[in-house]
Amino acid sequence: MEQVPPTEAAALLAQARRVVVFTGAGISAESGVPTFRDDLTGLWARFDATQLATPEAFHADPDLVWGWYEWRRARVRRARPNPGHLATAAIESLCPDTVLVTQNVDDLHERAGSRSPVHLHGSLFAPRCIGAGAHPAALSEPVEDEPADPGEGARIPPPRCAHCGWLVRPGVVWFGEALPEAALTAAVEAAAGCDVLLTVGTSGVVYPAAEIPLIAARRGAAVIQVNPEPTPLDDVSAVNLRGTAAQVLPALVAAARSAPR
Ligand code: BJW
Repeated sequence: MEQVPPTEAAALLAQARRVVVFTGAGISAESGVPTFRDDLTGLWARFDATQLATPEAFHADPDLVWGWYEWRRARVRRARPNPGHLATAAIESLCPDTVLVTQNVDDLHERAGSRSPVHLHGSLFAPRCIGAGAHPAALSEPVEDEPADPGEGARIPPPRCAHCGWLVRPGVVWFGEALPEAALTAAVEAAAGCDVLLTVGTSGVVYPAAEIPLIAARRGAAVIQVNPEPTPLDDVSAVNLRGTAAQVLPALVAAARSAPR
């Protein structure tokens, strides 16, 4: 287990021409946004994914699903980017050819200053109409910046699209749904062409997103992993930094800034 300061990882990052940063729920954990699969605190330890995060669940009980996402949206709105998000944005300055690919549906990377993260699993802040074409929802009421927290069991009827009258759904990717094509293509291309892929705070078990670090490794990129726990990505990682994003990433960026380039 390598300890901070992460000398080898910093040298790899400092010398890289093209970098992909691939993030999961763990990077937002220190902002107070729960992960999915952590034993006690993860969302799937307390909620049933099949009743909340599938198209069938929304069809069966739209009020339950919409209420759950409104509760999560309110939590994310109250959260602030942590030093891990800020360090990720700093990597974009250190290496201008950096592509940030995130599985997260929060907006903490954007609020930390990252330019245009590729969101593989959509966004809590881009509701869609369930009608033909799944276009962005036309809402008669604007989405509130600071929504009231409805509480965790709230049932809230989803709004109807002002354009066509169909129900509005959360703009996230549920189990069994295809990922947004443009985002997946951008992520695969970036992974296939990078020298270094830095994976942060993901369990690496949800596909096809989990293919992204594997593609980079197969193409010869050095994979650096930041995670307090072991994951299936340990095997493809040149360096495993066991620690939290908010601890490890600022130290990694500081060390990369002073490493030979
Ligand atoms: C820290 C930390 C700190 C904690 N610092 N780190 C191949 C094999 C098996 C199954 C499949 C397969 N291919 C497809 C499937 C099915 C399925 C799947 O992958 N299932 C597996 C889980 C078994 N995939 C799908 O259904 C996908 N769609 C699909 O395949 O479509 C096919 C299709 C094609 C064409 C037409 C139609 C269909 C869609 C997957 C969608 C995933 N959606 C979710 C919910 C999003 C909405 C919402 O937020 O509600 O996405 S599930 C959830 O998991 C969320 C996440 O983005 C995703 C990944 O989780 P993540 O980010 O890795 O979080 P955790 O909690 O798992 O891990 C956190 C990590 O952080 C841990 O390692 C901690 O140790 C660490 N950590 N504190 C750093 N402070």
